[in-house]
Order: sequence, then C-alpha cells, then structure tokens
Amino acid sequence: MNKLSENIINNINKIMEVNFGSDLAAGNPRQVYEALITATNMALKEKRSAFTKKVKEQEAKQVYYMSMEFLVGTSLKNNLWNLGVEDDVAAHLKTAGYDIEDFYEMEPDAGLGNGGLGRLASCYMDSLTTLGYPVTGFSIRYEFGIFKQVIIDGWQNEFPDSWIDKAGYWLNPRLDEEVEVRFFGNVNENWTENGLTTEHTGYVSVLATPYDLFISGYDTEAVNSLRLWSAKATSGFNMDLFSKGEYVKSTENEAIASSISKVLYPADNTYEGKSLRLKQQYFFVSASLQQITKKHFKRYGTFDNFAEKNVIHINDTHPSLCVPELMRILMDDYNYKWDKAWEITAESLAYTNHTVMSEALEKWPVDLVKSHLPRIYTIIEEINRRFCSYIYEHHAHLGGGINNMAIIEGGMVKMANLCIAGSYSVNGVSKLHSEILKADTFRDFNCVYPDKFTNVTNGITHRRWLCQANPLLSELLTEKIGDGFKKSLENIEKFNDFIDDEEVLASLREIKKANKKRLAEYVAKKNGIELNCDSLFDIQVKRLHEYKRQLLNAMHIVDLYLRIKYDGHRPLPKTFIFAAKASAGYFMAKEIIRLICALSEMIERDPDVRDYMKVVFIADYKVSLAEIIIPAADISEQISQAGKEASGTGNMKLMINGAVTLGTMDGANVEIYECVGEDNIFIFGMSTPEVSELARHYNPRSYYEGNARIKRVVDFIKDGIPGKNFDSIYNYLINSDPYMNLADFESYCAAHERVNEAYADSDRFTKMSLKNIANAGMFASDRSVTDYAEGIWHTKPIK
Ligand code: 26Q
Repeated sequence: MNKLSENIINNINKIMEVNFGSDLAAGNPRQVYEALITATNMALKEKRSAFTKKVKEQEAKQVYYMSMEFLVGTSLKNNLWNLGVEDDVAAHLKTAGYDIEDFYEMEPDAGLGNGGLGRLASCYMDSLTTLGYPVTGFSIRYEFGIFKQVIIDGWQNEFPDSWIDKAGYWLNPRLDEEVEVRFFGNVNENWTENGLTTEHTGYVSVLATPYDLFISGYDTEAVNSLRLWSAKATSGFNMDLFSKGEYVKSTENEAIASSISKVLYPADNTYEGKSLRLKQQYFFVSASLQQITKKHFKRYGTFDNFAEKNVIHINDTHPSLCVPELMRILMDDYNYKWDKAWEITAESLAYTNHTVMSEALEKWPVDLVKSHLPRIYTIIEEINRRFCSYIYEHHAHLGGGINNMAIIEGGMVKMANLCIAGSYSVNGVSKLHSEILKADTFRDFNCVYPDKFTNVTNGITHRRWLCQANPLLSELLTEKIGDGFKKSLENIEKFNDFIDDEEVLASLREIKKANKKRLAEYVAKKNGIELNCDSLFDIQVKRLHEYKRQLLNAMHIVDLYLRIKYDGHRPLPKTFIFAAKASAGYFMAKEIIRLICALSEMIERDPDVRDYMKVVFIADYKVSLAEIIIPAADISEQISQAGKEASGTGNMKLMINGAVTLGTMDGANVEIYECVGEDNIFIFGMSTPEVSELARHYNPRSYYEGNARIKRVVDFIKDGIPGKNFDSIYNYLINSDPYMNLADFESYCAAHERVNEAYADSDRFTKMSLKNIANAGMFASDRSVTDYAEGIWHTKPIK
C-alpha cells in the first residue's frame, strides 16, 4: 500500500473517532461519508502546500481562469482515482462492511454551471493540474447550482439544488483573505497636483469570502485550486445611515449581499440582462482581481512585470469587467497613469468566445452599468473614447464597421467588443467557429487586429469521461495498448492496430452491452420503462435549445412511428434516448420536452410499434448522469444547424466511448470527421454557406406544402398524439422554423437509413466504433490546455 493510501485511511479512522466517537465499522454511512471526504480533502491540502511552495520558488507565471461557471460534478471518485488510492481505500472500507460505490452515490453534483462552457472549465482544471501548470480557477460559490429538473405530465419543473450540505466538505474557507466589493454610489473627479483623481462615495459594500476547492490531477505533484467567492454583508447595519434616520437603507447592503451568491442563472446560450446578474459578474471579477493584484504586489512591489508573471483568462464575456476593473485597481489603488495601466491590462488578458448566436452576445444598458458600477462605467467610457478615436484615425476606411466595433453603442455596453479591445488574444473553440468569428461575427476587428485571433479546439478529460465512466473499456485498452493513454491520449491511436482482431471486436460488443445494461437499470428505476439492450441506442444529450434541434430528432421519430404503424415498415429495434434541461423561462424548449415525453408515452402504449422503437426522456441531466448515459451510446446525435454550435464537447465524450456520430458539419464535428474519415461518421444536412444562402429566402411552408412526408409528420405533431395538442410547435415549424429543421429533414432521414444499414452489419459497425475510440486522441483537454499554455499564455509546467 502506498504512503498516500495509508495517510488517507489513518485519517478516516481518526475522524470517525474524533468527530463521531466511533470506529469505522460502528459508524453510520453518513458519518463514514463525511470522514471519507474530509480525509481525502486533507490529503489534497497537504499535497497542495508542497506544490505551492515549488510554484513560489520558481516564480512561475500564474494562470487565472475566470469563469461564471465550473460544472464540477462529483469529486470523490475523481480524486481517489487521480490520487491512485481508490483500490486501497475501497478495500479498507470493505473490511468494515462498506461498499465504496454507496458513498459515491451519496455525493451530490456540484452543478455550478449550465452546460458546455462550465464543464469545459472543469475539464481544463483537471488537465492543467495533471500537466503540472499552476492555475487558479475563479468563480462564485452559488448556494444553489443548476436547478433539479422534475418532469410532471411531460412538463419541466424546476426545484432548487442545495448541494452544499452534502458536498461542502470539499470547500476550504479562507476568512483571512476576504475582500470588499463596492456597488452603487457616486464618482467625484478632482484635479489635484497628481492630475485627475477620482473618489467613489456613497457606495454599498459587500464582503467576498473565498472558499477553495482543491483540484487533483492524475500522476502529478500538482494540486490546484478553484476559488469560489461567497457574498455577505459587511455588517448588519450601516450605523451612519441608521442614525440619520434612514433605517431601511441602512440594511441595504445585507439585502444585496445575500442575493449575489445565492443562485446560478440557468441560462445557456442566451443572455439575460438582469441587474442581479451584473452584480454577480462584478462581484467575482472584482474580488478575484483584488486578490491577484495584492498577491503580485506583495511579491514583486511593482506591476511593471505583471503581464510577464500573470495571465488572466476570460471565459466568454461573463467576466468581461476584468478589463475596466484591472484598470481601476492599477489607477485608483496603485496610482498608475492611464497609458501604462492600459498597457499592463491589455497584455495580461486573454478572451475565449463560445458563441456566435446574437441572443447570447452580452450587451448591458448604459444606465444599468452607470448606476450599479459608477466608477467602472467612467473607465469603460474612456476606453471607448480612446478606442473609437484610434479606429477613426487609423482605420477610417472601415466606415460602418466602426459602429460595429464601438464598445458603447445605441445606449448599450457591448461586452465582446470590450473584451476584444482589452485582450491580447481572442480565440474560438473549434476550427470552424474560429473561422466564423474572423469572417463574420468579428470581421471588422479582424481587419484591425489580424494577429489577435486564433483557434483552440475544445477537449475533454478522458480520465473522467473514459477511464472512470467506462472502466470496462479502459481495462480493455490497458490490456491491449498499455496504460500510457491515461497520461497521453495520443497513445490511444495504437488501438487502430486491432481493427481486424475478432476477439477485440467481440470484447467491444460485450462492453457496450454491459454499459447498456447499466443504463437500462437506471431507466427502469427512474422511468419505469424496460429497455431492449439488443437494440441500437441512439442518444442526444445536451441542453435543450432550438439551434441544437432536438425537434429534428423528434420529427424523425414521428416519421419512423408512422411508417411502422401504417406503412408496414419493420426495422431493427432502436431506442432513442434524450436528456436535456431547458432554461426555466424558455417556452419552446419546454414544449419540445413535452413533445418528446408525449411520443415516449404514446409509443410505449402501442403494441404495434413498441417492439421496434422506444423513446425515453431521462430527467435531470447532469455530469454524474452523463457518466452513465454516454458509455451506453451506439449513435451520437450532433445535429445542430451548421454554423451554430461553437464546438460541442458531448460529441467528443460520446466518440471516445465508441459511439458513432450522426451529425452536421458543425463545430468540432468537422474535426471529428477529419479524424475518423468519412466511412466512420454519418454526415448530413446543409453546410454553413448553404445555410447562409438559404436564410436569405427560407420559407418553411413551401417544404411543408411541397413534401408529403414532411407534411404527414408536421400534421401528426399538431394533434395526432391522443389527448395532446402541439399547435405551438406546428405553427413554429411552418411559419418560422429559424433553424431550418424542415430543410434538413430529408437528408437527416437518409442518414438514419445509412446508420441502419451499418448497424445491421455488426462487424462493420463495431469497426466504426473502434475507429472512433482510437482516433479520439486529438480531443483530450490535455491537448487543448497545452495549446493555450504554449500558444496564448506562454507558460510552462512546474519542474
Ligand atoms: C449570459 C448572460 C446572462 C445570463 C446567462 C448568460 C450565459 C450563460 C451561459 C450565456 C451563455 C452560457 C453558456 C454557453 C455555453 O455553454 N456555450 C457552449 O460552450 C461550449 C464550450 O466551448 C461549446 O462546446 C458549445 O458549442 C457552446 O454552445
């Protein structure tokens, strides 16, 4: 047994004794659970202190990853696995009569994110730590993470997710590092002998308390930290106001503070211009930058080398206030002049864009920013003034483009423009997406700053998504190609050598079957539906959004149903599995969920059809559920309208688990296509230029009227399901259909036919599956973060 295992096991025993006055065997499961997490956290803490010491000694450049979201999921299994102590700890628990799996099940997900963007941030923390880079993630300690989804009569209902009671043992409070964040008030500008100085008065103070969540890596000395800020009032009362008779106003800071870190906004790829959201953004940006600058100044006594020693990464525009806040700190707290402060700021910030959808691009009303953050607003105004005059002077030929680039325009502050002006690097998240940014979304900026724009294709941590989620496949790989792939996923390429190995192909089929059974058990328990594990599992799991086109999938399901029911079609059995959360106020998304649930119910009740097809909607999609669903997939549905999905990362998780992609040429699907070759993927639908062309004159009604197959499906959706009505979706499809479901429908159905043909030949399909696994190397987040470190951050791992 290694030292670390021994240490953790001793600590478990000690905690049982000291906290609960019990030995391991006599404790109750909840006590053992607490002891297990606390002991693991202690081990991480010790390891972290050794790592931090090294980082200090080497004066290494620090990376700060700023993100409103980190979709952490569960940590216990991940940490034990990464630390290499899982088997020893499990064996020890077993001696006292416990099954470690029961403790894994007790742990709630830390759901501090909505979907792709938040999960990406967590995958990057894993990879950076594994590779030994010093990085700190910054976000908010939301008391309530992403809501719990409960489906009642087909309709999504949201319930609060209070995760801290049972997962808070991972959080390490640092009361010694609290900072103050200021909102509202007035700004007074004074000319003094030092030039113009500003004074922020009459503000409301909120205290930010940091909680550190330690991030383990695999086979590494590094332990990094995710620092989550929690808001509280500076004091219950403002005595000054109170004594002036303003009793209600005197408790204002308490009301503001208690709301800021209360709940995660459940919006994905749509912007919500709410005052609370703006406060959340400034709160975590200001607290983080105050701490970063304080630490830097303490160590070096100057900011002249700030950009050389630090890089601050802005994950989408949500932390865009980093630009004016860093300016504010340098000027107001450390007396820097504008030009020098701007040089330091623009050389230490880098920005990643995650969307081209116009409804997701953040724009804040000038009046809102001005009232909430008066000092910050004056800085944004001055950034805009200088930026616009620079463009007028040097790029006058861009004409109308200048308005597109302005930071303040039409009474709004445009956050992407602020980020591009204030960062030295801007990147998209897949090759296609990065090209669209340059050619379209940020075309004018690309003319002015062609060297700022780059691409870093997203990646996933295969340690969670393959090794931990699919231990059977991981064992097979280890047996055949060794375990080098765990640290360096390029090595998985060696699995290609087994393409004609009948034994390996048979093992792959067995593993898939076992993973389907594991999922079927879950579905039987939760949905009361029995799955046929010999059927093809066709899976679409992701946030519910019109552009992701779960509706196109549902349309094909209706078509198949009608063909079986009325046209004598007798296909091989297929199981269509969905899981998706919709934003709480997103009506069409909720209607689509209702449609899928109605189809599921109708088919389940129909003895003519149910042996050939099944539809299941699994409620409450989250990281820990994805870990059960994804390994069971044969087909991975990635069917967004071309040009809309920035990258996708579920596509990569499904691929590495042996699912074959059925998708459009969108986001990272394009790169998956390049890696597996055209024979190992099912591509359909319009390309990005075809979409743009058709958008000029798209008329969904002409597809409906001109195509009997489409008409039959759309009419059936309207009122063909007994007792249900979907006029909403019917009208949407024939009158608007903004993501062109109807235009891609036939091509999508044809692709399904090709899937059926391939699946009928089990040898051929298993080989496709193998090719997907073996060619997933490029989609490791280890590769992505290395791209960031070498190409953008210019940082090196700790020696
Ligand atoms: C903004 C303002 C106010 C409230 C909410 C928001 C908000 C919150 C979350 C806006 C967008 C998001 C999330 C976006 C997101 O997840 N984008 C996805 O990022 C992935 C990682 O790069 C990509 O793979 C996906 O293609 C992209 O959709």
